[in-house]
Amino acid sequence: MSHIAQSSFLLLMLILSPLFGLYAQDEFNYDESKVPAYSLPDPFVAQNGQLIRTPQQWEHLRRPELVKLFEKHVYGKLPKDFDQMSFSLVNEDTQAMDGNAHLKEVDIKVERNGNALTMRLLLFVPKKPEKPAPVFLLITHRDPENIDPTRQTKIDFWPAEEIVARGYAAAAFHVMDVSDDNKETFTEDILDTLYPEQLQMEDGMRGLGAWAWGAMRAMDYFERDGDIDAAKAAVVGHSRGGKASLWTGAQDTRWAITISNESGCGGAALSRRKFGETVKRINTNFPYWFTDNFNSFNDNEDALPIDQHLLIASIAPRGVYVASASEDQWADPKGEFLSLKLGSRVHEEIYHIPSSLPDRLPKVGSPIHLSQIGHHIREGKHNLTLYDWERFMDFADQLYQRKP
Ligand code: GTR
Repeated sequence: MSHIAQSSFLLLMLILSPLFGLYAQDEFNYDESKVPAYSLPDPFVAQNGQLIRTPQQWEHLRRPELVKLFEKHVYGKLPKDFDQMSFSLVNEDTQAMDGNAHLKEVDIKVERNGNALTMRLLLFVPKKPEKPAPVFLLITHRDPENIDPTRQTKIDFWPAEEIVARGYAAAAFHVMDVSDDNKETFTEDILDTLYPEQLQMEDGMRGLGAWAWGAMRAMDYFERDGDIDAAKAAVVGHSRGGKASLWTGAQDTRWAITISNESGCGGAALSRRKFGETVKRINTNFPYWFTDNFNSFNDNEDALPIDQHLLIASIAPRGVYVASASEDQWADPKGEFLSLKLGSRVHEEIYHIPSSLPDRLPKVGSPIHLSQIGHHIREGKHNLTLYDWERFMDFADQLYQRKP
Protein backbone atom coordinates (compact mmCIF):
# COMPACT_ATOMS: atom_id res chain seq x y z
CA MET A 1 0.00 0.00 0.00
CA SER A 2 1.26 3.51 -0.84
CA HIS A 3 1.74 5.90 2.09
CA ILE A 4 -1.28 7.96 1.05
CA ALA A 5 -3.52 4.93 0.52
CA GLN A 6 -2.26 3.50 3.78
CA SER A 7 -3.00 6.65 5.74
CA SER A 8 -6.50 7.06 4.25
CA PHE A 9 -7.18 3.41 5.05
CA LEU A 10 -5.98 3.94 8.62
CA LEU A 11 -8.12 7.06 8.92
CA LEU A 12 -11.17 5.16 7.69
CA MET A 13 -10.49 2.37 10.17
CA LEU A 14 -10.09 4.91 12.94
CA ILE A 15 -13.45 6.49 12.11
CA LEU A 16 -15.19 3.15 11.75
CA SER A 17 -13.54 1.20 14.56
CA PRO A 18 -15.75 2.57 17.36
CA LEU A 19 -18.74 1.48 15.28
CA PHE A 20 -17.31 -1.98 14.78
CA GLY A 21 -16.54 -2.12 18.50
CA LEU A 22 -20.12 -1.13 19.26
CA TYR A 23 -21.60 -3.71 16.94
CA ALA A 24 -19.30 -6.39 18.28
CA GLN A 25 -20.25 -5.58 21.87
CA ASP A 26 -23.92 -5.27 20.89
CA GLU A 27 -24.05 -8.98 20.17
CA PHE A 28 -23.72 -9.51 23.90
CA ASN A 29 -26.49 -9.35 26.43
CA TYR A 30 -27.22 -6.07 28.19
CA ASP A 31 -30.80 -6.89 29.04
CA GLU A 32 -31.40 -7.85 32.66
CA SER A 33 -34.52 -9.81 31.72
CA LYS A 34 -32.36 -12.07 29.53
CA VAL A 35 -29.92 -13.02 32.28
CA PRO A 36 -30.29 -16.81 32.54
CA ALA A 37 -31.41 -18.54 35.72
CA TYR A 38 -28.33 -19.82 37.53
CA SER A 39 -27.33 -21.30 40.84
CA LEU A 40 -24.03 -20.47 42.45
CA PRO A 41 -21.61 -22.67 44.39
CA ASP A 42 -22.07 -22.17 48.13
CA PRO A 43 -19.20 -20.57 50.04
CA PHE A 44 -20.20 -22.47 53.16
CA VAL A 45 -20.15 -26.03 51.83
CA ALA A 46 -16.78 -27.67 51.22
CA GLN A 47 -16.25 -30.07 48.33
CA ASN A 48 -16.50 -33.02 50.74
CA GLY A 49 -19.93 -31.75 51.85
CA GLN A 50 -18.75 -30.38 55.21
CA LEU A 51 -20.54 -27.26 56.42
CA ILE A 52 -18.20 -24.34 57.03
CA ARG A 53 -19.05 -22.32 60.14
CA THR A 54 -15.82 -21.27 61.85
CA PRO A 55 -12.74 -19.26 60.89
CA GLN A 56 -10.73 -22.44 61.49
CA GLN A 57 -12.78 -24.40 58.94
CA TRP A 58 -12.69 -21.48 56.52
CA GLU A 59 -8.93 -20.97 56.77
CA HIS A 60 -7.89 -24.61 56.79
CA LEU A 61 -10.40 -26.21 54.47
CA ARG A 62 -12.67 -24.06 52.36
CA ARG A 63 -10.46 -21.09 51.49
CA PRO A 64 -7.45 -23.23 50.45
CA GLU A 65 -9.65 -25.45 48.30
CA LEU A 66 -11.21 -22.40 46.64
CA VAL A 67 -7.80 -20.93 45.83
CA LYS A 68 -6.84 -24.31 44.33
CA LEU A 69 -10.00 -24.37 42.20
CA PHE A 70 -9.26 -20.89 40.85
CA GLU A 71 -5.67 -21.99 40.16
CA LYS A 72 -6.75 -25.09 38.30
CA HIS A 73 -9.63 -23.72 36.27
CA VAL A 74 -9.12 -19.98 35.87
CA TYR A 75 -5.80 -18.28 36.57
CA GLY A 76 -3.20 -21.04 36.87
CA LYS A 77 -0.93 -21.84 39.78
CA LEU A 78 1.77 -19.34 40.67
CA PRO A 79 5.27 -20.81 40.86
CA LYS A 80 6.81 -20.05 44.24
CA ASP A 81 10.39 -21.26 43.95
CA PHE A 82 13.33 -19.10 42.98
CA ASP A 83 17.02 -19.04 43.86
CA GLN A 84 17.46 -15.43 44.82
CA MET A 85 15.66 -12.12 45.04
CA SER A 86 17.41 -8.75 45.39
CA PHE A 87 16.32 -5.13 45.50
CA SER A 88 18.32 -2.17 44.23
CA LEU A 89 17.50 1.47 44.51
CA VAL A 90 18.26 2.69 40.98
CA ASN A 91 17.03 6.24 41.36
CA GLU A 92 15.83 8.41 44.21
CA ASP A 93 14.86 11.96 44.93
CA THR A 94 14.40 12.94 48.52
CA GLN A 95 12.78 16.20 47.45
CA ALA A 96 10.24 14.91 44.92
CA MET A 97 6.85 16.58 44.51
CA ASP A 98 8.13 19.96 45.75
CA GLY A 99 9.71 18.33 48.75
CA ASN A 100 6.55 16.50 49.83
CA ALA A 101 7.71 13.05 48.88
CA HIS A 102 10.69 10.76 48.68
CA LEU A 103 10.84 9.08 45.26
CA LYS A 104 12.36 5.62 45.12
CA GLU A 105 12.73 3.60 41.96
CA VAL A 106 13.56 0.06 42.91
CA ASP A 107 14.61 -2.81 40.68
CA ILE A 108 13.40 -6.14 41.97
CA LYS A 109 15.52 -8.92 40.52
CA VAL A 110 14.46 -12.55 40.80
CA GLU A 111 16.80 -15.34 39.73
CA ARG A 112 16.14 -18.98 38.97
CA ASN A 113 18.27 -21.63 37.23
CA GLY A 114 20.80 -19.04 36.11
CA ASN A 115 18.19 -16.73 34.53
CA ALA A 116 16.96 -13.41 35.89
CA LEU A 117 13.92 -11.16 35.63
CA THR A 118 13.96 -7.54 36.76
CA MET A 119 10.85 -5.49 37.43
CA ARG A 120 10.82 -1.80 38.26
CA LEU A 121 8.81 -0.59 41.25
CA LEU A 122 8.00 3.07 41.52
CA LEU A 123 7.32 4.54 44.93
CA PHE A 124 6.58 7.99 46.31
CA VAL A 125 6.69 8.03 50.12
CA PRO A 126 5.00 11.02 51.78
CA LYS A 127 7.03 13.09 54.22
CA LYS A 128 3.95 13.69 56.36
CA PRO A 129 2.10 12.88 58.52
CA GLU A 130 3.81 9.69 59.65
CA LYS A 131 6.30 7.03 58.80
CA PRO A 132 6.03 4.21 58.12
CA ALA A 133 3.30 5.15 55.64
CA PRO A 134 0.42 2.98 54.45
CA VAL A 135 0.66 2.28 50.73
CA PHE A 136 -1.47 1.86 47.58
CA LEU A 137 0.09 -0.26 44.83
CA LEU A 138 -1.28 0.10 41.30
CA ILE A 139 -0.91 -2.77 38.81
CA THR A 140 -1.07 -1.01 35.44
CA HIS A 141 -1.24 -2.10 31.82
CA ARG A 142 -1.86 1.38 30.40
CA ASP A 143 0.63 3.69 28.70
CA PRO A 144 3.70 4.01 30.98
CA GLU A 145 3.23 7.79 30.99
CA ASN A 146 0.39 7.19 33.46
CA ILE A 147 3.05 6.38 36.04
CA ASP A 148 5.64 8.94 35.02
CA PRO A 149 8.30 9.06 37.77
CA THR A 150 9.39 12.55 36.72
CA ARG A 151 5.79 13.82 37.19
CA GLN A 152 6.08 15.91 34.06
CA THR A 153 2.99 14.01 32.98
CA LYS A 154 0.27 13.77 35.61
CA ILE A 155 -2.79 11.67 34.86
CA ASP A 156 -5.69 10.92 37.20
CA PHE A 157 -5.34 7.22 36.43
CA TRP A 158 -2.56 7.29 39.07
CA PRO A 159 -2.93 10.59 40.98
CA ALA A 160 0.30 10.21 42.90
CA GLU A 161 0.30 13.81 44.21
CA GLU A 162 -3.19 13.43 45.70
CA ILE A 163 -2.32 10.05 47.21
CA VAL A 164 0.79 11.51 48.85
CA ALA A 165 -1.16 14.58 50.02
CA ARG A 166 -3.44 12.24 51.96
CA GLY A 167 -0.48 10.63 53.70
CA TYR A 168 -0.33 7.44 51.65
CA ALA A 169 2.64 6.14 49.70
CA ALA A 170 1.86 5.81 45.99
CA ALA A 171 3.43 2.77 44.34
CA ALA A 172 3.05 1.29 40.86
CA PHE A 173 4.57 -1.17 38.44
CA HIS A 174 3.90 -1.82 34.77
CA VAL A 175 2.76 -5.32 33.82
CA MET A 176 5.09 -5.38 30.80
CA ASP A 177 8.03 -5.84 33.18
CA VAL A 178 6.56 -9.21 34.15
CA SER A 179 4.47 -10.32 31.18
CA ASP A 180 3.55 -8.22 28.14
CA ASP A 181 -0.14 -7.51 27.72
CA ASN A 182 0.05 -8.96 24.24
CA LYS A 183 -1.04 -12.26 22.74
CA GLU A 184 2.18 -12.66 20.75
CA THR A 185 4.77 -11.55 23.27
CA PHE A 186 3.27 -12.35 26.68
CA THR A 187 5.79 -15.16 27.29
CA GLU A 188 8.81 -12.95 26.74
CA ASP A 189 9.37 -11.97 30.34
CA ILE A 190 8.71 -14.14 33.37
CA LEU A 191 7.49 -17.20 31.45
CA ASP A 192 10.39 -17.61 29.04
CA THR A 193 13.01 -16.46 31.53
CA LEU A 194 12.11 -17.88 34.91
CA TYR A 195 9.36 -20.48 34.55
CA PRO A 196 9.25 -21.89 30.98
CA GLU A 197 7.74 -25.19 32.17
CA GLN A 198 4.54 -23.32 33.08
CA LEU A 199 3.73 -22.96 29.39
CA GLN A 200 3.42 -26.75 29.02
CA MET A 201 0.94 -26.97 31.90
CA GLU A 202 -2.81 -26.71 31.31
CA ASP A 203 -3.09 -25.06 34.70
CA GLY A 204 0.13 -23.11 34.28
CA MET A 205 0.55 -19.42 35.06
CA ARG A 206 -0.40 -17.03 32.26
CA GLY A 207 -0.68 -13.22 31.99
CA LEU A 208 -2.98 -12.37 34.89
CA GLY A 209 -1.14 -14.78 37.18
CA ALA A 210 2.18 -13.22 36.19
CA TRP A 211 0.88 -9.75 37.06
CA ALA A 212 -0.31 -11.02 40.45
CA TRP A 213 3.17 -12.50 40.93
CA GLY A 214 4.59 -9.02 40.26
CA ALA A 215 2.33 -7.47 42.90
CA MET A 216 3.54 -10.05 45.41
CA ARG A 217 7.17 -9.16 44.68
CA ALA A 218 6.29 -5.51 45.31
CA MET A 219 4.90 -6.60 48.68
CA ASP A 220 8.18 -8.47 49.36
CA TYR A 221 9.88 -5.12 48.89
CA PHE A 222 7.42 -3.19 51.08
CA GLU A 223 8.12 -5.63 53.90
CA ARG A 224 11.78 -4.63 53.74
CA ASP A 225 11.37 -0.86 53.44
CA GLY A 226 11.17 0.81 56.87
CA ASP A 227 9.33 3.79 55.34
CA ILE A 228 6.37 1.59 54.40
CA ASP A 229 3.78 0.10 56.72
CA ALA A 230 3.35 -3.21 54.89
CA ALA A 231 0.53 -4.22 57.22
CA LYS A 232 -1.47 -1.36 55.69
CA ALA A 233 -1.05 -2.09 52.01
CA ALA A 234 -3.72 -1.97 49.34
CA VAL A 235 -3.43 -3.52 45.89
CA VAL A 236 -5.39 -1.71 43.18
CA GLY A 237 -6.08 -2.60 39.57
CA HIS A 238 -8.28 -1.26 36.83
CA SER A 239 -10.09 -3.61 34.48
CA ARG A 240 -7.61 -6.34 33.47
CA GLY A 241 -5.42 -4.98 36.28
CA GLY A 242 -8.42 -5.36 38.61
CA LYS A 243 -8.71 -9.04 37.68
CA ALA A 244 -5.03 -9.41 38.62
CA SER A 245 -5.54 -7.42 41.80
CA LEU A 246 -8.36 -9.70 42.99
CA TRP A 247 -6.27 -12.77 42.20
CA THR A 248 -3.40 -11.23 44.20
CA GLY A 249 -5.57 -10.51 47.25
CA ALA A 250 -7.25 -13.91 47.12
CA GLN A 251 -3.93 -15.74 47.38
CA ASP A 252 -1.66 -13.45 49.33
CA THR A 253 -2.97 -12.68 52.81
CA ARG A 254 -0.43 -9.90 53.37
CA TRP A 255 -2.67 -7.31 51.66
CA ALA A 256 -4.96 -5.39 54.03
CA ILE A 257 -7.14 -4.16 51.15
CA THR A 258 -7.79 -5.51 47.67
CA ILE A 259 -9.36 -3.10 45.19
CA SER A 260 -11.03 -4.00 41.92
CA ASN A 261 -11.93 -1.13 39.63
CA GLU A 262 -14.29 -2.21 36.84
CA SER A 263 -12.66 -5.63 36.56
CA GLY A 264 -15.72 -7.28 34.98
CA CYS A 265 -15.53 -10.75 33.46
CA GLY A 266 -12.81 -12.88 35.04
CA GLY A 267 -12.64 -10.24 37.81
CA ALA A 268 -15.46 -9.22 40.12
CA ALA A 269 -18.44 -9.97 37.84
CA LEU A 270 -20.34 -13.25 38.15
CA SER A 271 -19.57 -15.38 35.08
CA ARG A 272 -22.91 -17.18 35.18
CA ARG A 273 -24.85 -13.97 34.50
CA LYS A 274 -23.37 -13.73 30.98
CA PHE A 275 -24.09 -10.02 31.03
CA GLY A 276 -21.73 -7.97 28.86
CA GLU A 277 -18.43 -9.77 28.36
CA THR A 278 -18.65 -13.56 28.58
CA VAL A 279 -16.14 -16.30 29.40
CA LYS A 280 -16.05 -17.38 25.77
CA ARG A 281 -15.47 -13.89 24.50
CA ILE A 282 -12.67 -13.16 26.97
CA ASN A 283 -10.94 -16.49 26.26
CA THR A 284 -11.18 -15.79 22.55
CA ASN A 285 -9.83 -12.25 22.67
CA PHE A 286 -7.38 -12.66 25.52
CA PRO A 287 -6.30 -16.32 25.52
CA TYR A 288 -3.04 -15.36 27.22
CA TRP A 289 -4.66 -13.98 30.38
CA PHE A 290 -6.08 -17.21 31.78
CA THR A 291 -4.93 -20.76 32.12
CA ASP A 292 -5.82 -23.13 29.24
CA ASN A 293 -8.38 -24.99 31.35
CA PHE A 294 -10.60 -21.89 31.47
CA ASN A 295 -11.56 -22.56 27.84
CA SER A 296 -13.63 -25.56 28.86
CA PHE A 297 -16.14 -23.13 30.39
CA ASN A 298 -16.82 -21.24 27.15
CA ASP A 299 -20.63 -21.25 26.83
CA ASN A 300 -20.49 -23.64 29.77
CA GLU A 301 -20.35 -21.37 32.83
CA ASP A 302 -22.65 -23.57 34.90
CA ALA A 303 -19.96 -26.25 34.93
CA LEU A 304 -17.53 -23.96 36.81
CA PRO A 305 -16.97 -25.31 40.33
CA ILE A 306 -16.56 -21.69 41.43
CA ASP A 307 -17.88 -18.29 40.42
CA GLN A 308 -16.31 -14.92 41.04
CA HIS A 309 -18.08 -14.30 44.39
CA LEU A 310 -15.83 -17.03 45.75
CA LEU A 311 -12.75 -15.12 44.62
CA ILE A 312 -13.96 -12.20 46.74
CA ALA A 313 -14.80 -14.59 49.58
CA SER A 314 -11.22 -15.91 49.44
CA ILE A 315 -10.03 -12.44 50.47
CA ALA A 316 -12.03 -12.57 53.74
CA PRO A 317 -11.60 -11.42 56.42
CA ARG A 318 -9.44 -8.73 54.84
CA GLY A 319 -10.73 -5.58 53.11
CA VAL A 320 -12.28 -5.76 49.63
CA TYR A 321 -13.45 -2.85 47.51
CA VAL A 322 -15.39 -3.25 44.27
CA ALA A 323 -15.88 -0.16 42.10
CA SER A 324 -17.94 0.06 38.91
CA ALA A 325 -18.93 2.79 36.44
CA SER A 326 -22.47 3.50 35.31
CA GLU A 327 -21.68 3.40 31.59
CA ASP A 328 -19.41 0.39 31.82
CA GLN A 329 -22.05 -2.25 31.15
CA TRP A 330 -19.46 -4.46 29.45
CA ALA A 331 -18.05 -5.10 32.95
CA ASP A 332 -21.55 -5.76 34.40
CA PRO A 333 -21.81 -3.43 37.45
CA LYS A 334 -24.69 -5.46 38.83
CA GLY A 335 -22.77 -8.73 38.50
CA GLU A 336 -19.81 -7.07 40.25
CA PHE A 337 -22.02 -5.88 43.09
CA LEU A 338 -23.72 -9.27 43.51
CA SER A 339 -20.35 -10.94 43.69
CA LEU A 340 -19.28 -8.57 46.46
CA LYS A 341 -22.54 -9.02 48.30
CA LEU A 342 -22.42 -12.81 48.15
CA GLY A 343 -18.67 -13.10 48.69
CA SER A 344 -18.71 -10.83 51.73
CA ARG A 345 -21.15 -13.16 53.48
CA VAL A 346 -17.95 -14.86 54.63
CA HIS A 347 -16.86 -11.65 56.37
CA GLU A 348 -20.24 -11.41 58.02
CA GLU A 349 -21.15 -14.99 58.85
CA ILE A 350 -17.74 -16.46 59.62
CA TYR A 351 -15.93 -13.43 61.03
CA HIS A 352 -18.90 -11.38 62.25
CA ILE A 353 -17.63 -8.30 60.46
CA PRO A 354 -20.65 -6.15 59.61
CA SER A 355 -20.93 -6.24 55.86
CA SER A 356 -24.56 -6.52 54.91
CA LEU A 357 -24.92 -4.72 51.62
CA PRO A 358 -28.36 -3.69 50.34
CA ASP A 359 -30.38 -6.11 48.20
CA ARG A 360 -30.67 -3.66 45.35
CA LEU A 361 -27.84 -2.22 43.32
CA PRO A 362 -26.72 1.00 45.09
CA LYS A 363 -27.31 4.32 43.36
CA VAL A 364 -24.67 5.91 41.17
CA GLY A 365 -22.39 8.17 43.22
CA SER A 366 -23.44 6.68 46.60
CA PRO A 367 -20.42 4.85 47.99
CA ILE A 368 -20.93 2.27 50.74
CA HIS A 369 -18.07 1.77 53.16
CA LEU A 370 -18.72 -0.91 55.78
CA SER A 371 -15.52 -1.56 57.74
CA GLN A 372 -13.88 -4.20 55.48
CA ILE A 373 -16.27 -3.92 52.51
CA GLY A 374 -16.35 -1.02 50.06
CA HIS A 375 -18.42 -0.34 46.97
CA HIS A 376 -19.29 2.48 44.62
CA ILE A 377 -20.63 3.06 41.15
CA ARG A 378 -19.17 6.16 39.58
CA GLU A 379 -21.04 8.13 36.97
CA GLY A 380 -19.39 7.71 33.59
CA LYS A 381 -17.26 5.48 31.46
CA HIS A 382 -14.75 2.68 31.87
CA ASN A 383 -11.72 4.30 33.49
CA LEU A 384 -9.86 4.81 36.77
CA THR A 385 -10.34 8.39 37.91
CA LEU A 386 -9.58 10.74 40.77
CA TYR A 387 -13.13 10.17 42.07
CA ASP A 388 -12.38 6.44 42.37
CA TRP A 389 -9.07 7.01 44.13
CA GLU A 390 -10.62 9.48 46.57
CA ARG A 391 -13.21 6.89 47.54
CA PHE A 392 -10.51 4.22 47.96
CA MET A 393 -8.62 6.56 50.28
CA ASP A 394 -11.79 7.42 52.25
CA PHE A 395 -12.32 3.70 52.71
CA ALA A 396 -8.72 3.12 53.84
CA ASP A 397 -8.90 6.15 56.21
CA GLN A 398 -11.89 4.57 57.87
CA LEU A 399 -10.47 1.05 57.97
CA TYR A 400 -7.13 2.18 59.38
CA GLN A 401 -8.85 4.74 61.61
CA ARG A 402 -6.85 7.60 60.19
CA LYS A 403 -8.00 11.18 60.44
CA PRO A 404 -8.90 12.51 56.97
C1 GTR B 1 -11.52 -5.12 27.48
C2 GTR B 1 -11.74 -6.50 28.04
C3 GTR B 1 -12.11 -6.42 29.48
C4 GTR B 1 -11.24 -5.44 30.27
C5 GTR B 1 -10.81 -4.24 29.47
C6 GTR B 1 -9.63 -3.44 30.06
O1 GTR B 1 -11.23 -5.14 26.15
O2 GTR B 1 -12.79 -7.09 27.29
O3 GTR B 1 -12.10 -7.71 30.07
O4 GTR B 1 -10.18 -6.06 30.86
O5 GTR B 1 -10.45 -4.56 28.19
O6 GTR B 1 -8.69 -4.00 30.61
O7 GTR B 1 -9.68 -2.22 29.94
